[in-house]
Amino acid sequence: KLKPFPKNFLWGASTSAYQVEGASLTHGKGPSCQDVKELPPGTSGLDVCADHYHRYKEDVALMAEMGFKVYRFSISWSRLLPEGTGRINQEGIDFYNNLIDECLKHDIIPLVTMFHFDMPAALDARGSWSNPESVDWFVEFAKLMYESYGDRVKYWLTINEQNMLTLVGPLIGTLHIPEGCTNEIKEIYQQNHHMLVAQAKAMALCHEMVEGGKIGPAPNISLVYPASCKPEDVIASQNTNAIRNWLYLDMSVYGVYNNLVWAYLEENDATPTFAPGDEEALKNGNPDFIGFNYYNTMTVEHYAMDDQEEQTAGSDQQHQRGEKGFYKGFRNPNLPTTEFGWEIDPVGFRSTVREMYSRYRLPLIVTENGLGAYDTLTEDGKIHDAYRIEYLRKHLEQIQLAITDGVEMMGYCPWSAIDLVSTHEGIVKRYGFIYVDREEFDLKTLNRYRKDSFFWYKDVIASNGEK
Ligand code: BGP
Repeated sequence: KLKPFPKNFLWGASTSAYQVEGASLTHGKGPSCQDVKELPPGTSGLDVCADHYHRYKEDVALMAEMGFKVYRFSISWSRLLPEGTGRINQEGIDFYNNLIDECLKHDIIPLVTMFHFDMPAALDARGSWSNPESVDWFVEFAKLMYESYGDRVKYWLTINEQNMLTLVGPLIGTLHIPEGCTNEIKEIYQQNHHMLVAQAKAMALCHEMVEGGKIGPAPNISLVYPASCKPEDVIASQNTNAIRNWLYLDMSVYGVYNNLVWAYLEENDATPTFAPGDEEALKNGNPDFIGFNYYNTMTVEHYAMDDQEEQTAGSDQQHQRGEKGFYKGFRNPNLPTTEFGWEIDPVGFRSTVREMYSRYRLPLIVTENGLGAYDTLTEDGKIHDAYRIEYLRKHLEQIQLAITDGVEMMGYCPWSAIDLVSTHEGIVKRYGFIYVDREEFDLKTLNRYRKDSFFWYKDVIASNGEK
């Protein structure tokens, strides 16, 4: 018999600053790495996005109409601190004050991501996460957020998808390898180490500065399947689970490096250098819950050292990844894919949360999950996105099964509350419950329309997941 969703389950949805706000170089905001990077072909810039910066009141009202209990958004670092450190942009502080107050006015809990892929360009120029000072920069930014918003924001998320930054960051342009680097793995995991220490310090500081504050990480977690029942494939899947998932959660929760990852780093002469105090800092940062993004599982097979096919760790965000002797990406023939080629695996959602909960025993909140698709606005202002409803419904069914399995689920924030700019594909790849009337290079009216999924989700929330 299915157990119901908990009474105080946090229904809502997510966005991120650089993808939704617009006003990317105005109102005192400094550029972030996203604003200065080379745009993916065929995509427009980030100067308007969904214009949430100017239309947040209307957007929050629509979220309230759906019955949101929580809204996950991120704070743009370079909007608060245009150079990343030092000088504060008061207009930026005020924008988030207004957004937070607007949420609270509608009884929506703000769930704030501190860092979502948007390093201030000024800090990028100083080496970004490769600079050991990046830990202090992040702590300064965290302090400013807690001071400014900690009286009203009680739920915080540290770094969005740190594991993706590390695994495919060089590929998607959010993690930089300095010129002349001789050991790329060591460089990447040193940067990763700085992020881990920064996160741990931010978690400890939240507990110190924010009365009743709760904080957690927000990696992208999905179980890695073996391509077959060959024992070597199982070893490969364990390796990949360690390097993709458990490294981040072992560190967030226990403050220690996962042993399989550590062995891999030793093997590659790539163990990170600890600064004095790091070990203690890592132990002192403790999350209250685990936030995680889930889109699909991953499948891998054994990758023999003498295999002729070349695949590198950062060669594909979805499947074609690999590292000799460790794992090799494999397309799962049992799973359908989205229009954009992403595998769809609702059952994998259940197995992922089961595994996570039995490892860490902390409440779980889904901080992203969703379907990117081409939506069509009809002449009478409708968007018939039955495909999105089906995707979300199937994933929610699996969450309910996980709840029945005894997993402590705290909330569900699919991606995305409103249409926004996809990281690689621009605005044409839409995820929202709310449609934004614009095309890639034609801003049209920017008016908001309720998709069919909007009404569906409203019913889901009203019935606490019974619909
Ligand atoms: C996650 C990111 C989001 C969002 C989402 C969808 O990795 O945290 O920022 O972009 O993926 O990805 P995409 O926009 O590439 O479809």
